[in-house]
Amino acid sequence: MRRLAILAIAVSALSVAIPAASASAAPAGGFVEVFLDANFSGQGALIGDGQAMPDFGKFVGSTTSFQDKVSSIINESDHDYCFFVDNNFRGISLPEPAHTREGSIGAFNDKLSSARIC
Ligand SMILES: [Ca+2]
Repeated sequence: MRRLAILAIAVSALSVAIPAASASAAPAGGFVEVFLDANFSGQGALIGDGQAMPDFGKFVGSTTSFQDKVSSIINESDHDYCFFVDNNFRGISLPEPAHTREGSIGAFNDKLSSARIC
């Protein structure tokens, strides 16, 4: 019983340590996903909630490069994300607010190369 109580304290300390986007932030567990084709079709690749992805050519666990190939985006995270035309968050960027999705990204189609919170 004592061991359970200690575990519960450790878990609550962990959740406090995670920075919240705002006072009203929903629980963690969101995601960002980019797709090779429009309307969330074709192969997808995930970016963890709050994480940055400096090189779309190197998604962990994917043998497919997403460099200059992304055509639609889901931001189902609590953070506003920016998608850049160059690696390492350089060049012009496409903003994607928290909890939005773009089935078509217009002039940015097949041009994006990195993403992070903005
Ligand atoms: Ca594409």
